[in-house]
Amino acid sequence: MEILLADDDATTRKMLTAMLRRWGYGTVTAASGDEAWAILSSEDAPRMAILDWVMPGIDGVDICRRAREELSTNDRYLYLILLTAKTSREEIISGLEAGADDYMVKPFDPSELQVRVGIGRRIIKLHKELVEAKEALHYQATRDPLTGVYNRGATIGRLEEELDRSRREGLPLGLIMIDIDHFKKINDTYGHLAGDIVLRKTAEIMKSVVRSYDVVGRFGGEEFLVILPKADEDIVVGVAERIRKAVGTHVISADGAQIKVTLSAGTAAGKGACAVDALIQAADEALYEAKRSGRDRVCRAGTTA
Ligand code: GH3
Ligand code: MG
Repeated sequence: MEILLADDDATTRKMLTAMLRRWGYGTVTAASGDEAWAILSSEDAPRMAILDWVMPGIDGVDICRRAREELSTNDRYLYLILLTAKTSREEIISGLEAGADDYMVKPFDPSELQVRVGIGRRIIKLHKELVEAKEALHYQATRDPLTGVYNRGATIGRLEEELDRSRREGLPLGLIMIDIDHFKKINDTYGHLAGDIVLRKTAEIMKSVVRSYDVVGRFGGEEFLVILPKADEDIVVGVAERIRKAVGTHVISADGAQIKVTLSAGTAAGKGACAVDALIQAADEALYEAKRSGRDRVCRAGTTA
């Protein structure tokens, strides 16, 4: 772990660098508050800083205050230790109030500093684990466990976001509703596990033929939604055809069987004040039409305003 040492006194910087290195930390040094601030606000900045109070430029306490206002993000914690010759109770309180996590007075006891830096390291590690756990939970809550694409709730959430954006930007938004044809027969013929593999592979193929900012979600059992930002009616139909052909020509190996499936799709495009429900309904009706008229095809609903 890397620690920023900010002190205008070269001897102190040298001594602290040697100590921290001995304890297994990497170091970056700054001889002024301005230099320290530039380092802390850069990308990939150290997560811990030991700051002198009185320095040319911004002082250590101001750095703490500004860091809490401007640099604090939910996914990075910056642990700040003030190391200063100021020893009064009022000064200690105002340093901690400004946002320092810890405060040590000079001259300091090296083994006490080592322990206090260790506490900082522990807190940074805990914070990192918390952020990772939160991200993992968010992932689980928004993904379909079988296919890894967005689940129904997250898909509708993304559709709402994208519709909002398209409204603001005055651009169209495309939606495709896709359903695997005669999927029940696949389960009945090859078993449920093979059916699961077909679902997983179908989702994978869909994702591979759309752009990275398009959204693929599982809407229900063997039904998928694809959201295409900025796509008008013709583009949506083109993408739906691309998906239909890519899935339809692929031979899926599942549980020793070689399986081919076809898809039916309904497309819709939204513009202006179109509501989420109206757009989904339009795509759903077009999908029904594709099923009714023979399956393995794309039907379009046109543009919903
Ligand atoms: P159609 O062409 O009209 O869409 O016919 P279909 O057989 O695809 O449609 P139907 O709605 O009759 O059957 C869908 C089947 O999908 C029934 C259900 O058991 C199956 N299914 C739903 N979710 C899963 C799943 O997660 N895994 C597997 N293996 N099957 C699933
Ligand atoms: Mg089906």
